[in-house]
Amino acid sequence: MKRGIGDLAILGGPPAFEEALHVGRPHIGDRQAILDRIGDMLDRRWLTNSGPYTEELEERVADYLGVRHCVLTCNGTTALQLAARALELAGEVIVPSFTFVATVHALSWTGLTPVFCDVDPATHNIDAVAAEKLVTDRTAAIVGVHLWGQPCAVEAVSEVAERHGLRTMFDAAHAFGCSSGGRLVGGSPDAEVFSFHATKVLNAFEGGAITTNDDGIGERARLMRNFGFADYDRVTSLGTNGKMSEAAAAMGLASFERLDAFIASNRANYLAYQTGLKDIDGLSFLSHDETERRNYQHVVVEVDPDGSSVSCDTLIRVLWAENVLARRYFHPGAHRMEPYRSSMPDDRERLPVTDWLADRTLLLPNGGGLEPTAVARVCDLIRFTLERGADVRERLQDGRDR
Ligand code: T4K
Repeated sequence: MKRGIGDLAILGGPPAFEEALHVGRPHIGDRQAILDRIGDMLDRRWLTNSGPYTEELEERVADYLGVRHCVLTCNGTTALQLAARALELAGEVIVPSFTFVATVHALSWTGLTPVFCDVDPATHNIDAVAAEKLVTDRTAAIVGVHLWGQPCAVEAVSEVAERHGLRTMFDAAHAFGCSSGGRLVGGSPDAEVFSFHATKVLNAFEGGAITTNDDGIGERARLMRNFGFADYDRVTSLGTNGKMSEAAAAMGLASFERLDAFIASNRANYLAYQTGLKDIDGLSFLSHDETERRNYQHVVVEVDPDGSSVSCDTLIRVLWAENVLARRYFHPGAHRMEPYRSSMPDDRERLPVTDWLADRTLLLPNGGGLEPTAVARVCDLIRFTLERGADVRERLQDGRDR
């Protein structure tokens, strides 16, 4: 794509794309398979409360991940809350701040106190050494997040937990189909939690899951998901309504059947980005470990505020004006969001890597319906903007002065 500086939409030229390109575009898969299942569900008049689709999806997910229990839920946030309850946590929980705020909110919502931990700048995941320094006699657990589908250092985190008699929990919202040491995530010692939100590689419209090999945790989560009912009229624990609907499970099953194709399509786009964004000053591309399994749903770049000719914000401004809706996940870190910002101001002082990453990290469009040809155009636009940064800045300034 040959461009002149005046072609940029932000500078008054025409938008380059007919339709916006989004981060987290849902994969739809076999439309007829979804509609057929929904039709059968309506004929059956069994719409929720552990119906046949929910049970089938639980079995298939557990089998795929090689875990004893999969408890499906209405979304990933509720799954995190149920998992924290099923683990019987109380007190403080060490958790990264560089994550979607749902990770932290879910813990707070269940009465736990989050203690923010910094992350590793290379992997964006929890730093186990930093986590150990935060352990006190009030600590109940360490929560790791497999950010962007890159599993965090489960072994190192588990060793710290074991040394101090703590539980572990892993937020695997991004990591369905991703492996660590050749094994799919989902079976770590205590519990892992997935999201099957529309933006995730396995999509049930809204949905989530707790997976565990611990029978007690699995049983407690299952009971609490359904108000604590152990049987008709017999409530044996605190509970909530965390159930997945049959329509969601129908979508989840259809997605599951197409998972390999979704991952292949994500990977083709990821590779097109990797090629198209090579050797651009001030831009680094987060490469996935090709010796492991990845779902490639998240395409992540870092814009170096010192090495790049334009700031992350200016790049986003140009991209948005061109209908490329790149997103600043996760900006700012959860520790700079309410209620954490007000309740624990000291934390703002001691998360330098989180702040550093939040300032420079950008997610690029990926997901269903996106083709490598469109990716190539996005790369072209990014390259143009960064290579002609001084001109872009000058023209933006001119636009403001006019
Ligand atoms: N832990 C982590 C690490 C998470 O990232 C998340 C959720 C959770 C826990 C909690 O899981 P859930 O309770 O959500 O199951 C979105 C998603 O809603 C959220 O699931 C996800 N992480 C988060 C990273 O992203 P927003 O507020 O950014 O959504 P929104 O509406 O701005 O959409 C994001 C992008 O997806 C846009 O580019 C538009 C596109 N999109 C979205 C939807 C819903 C579509 O193209 N079609 C759609 O149907 O939170």
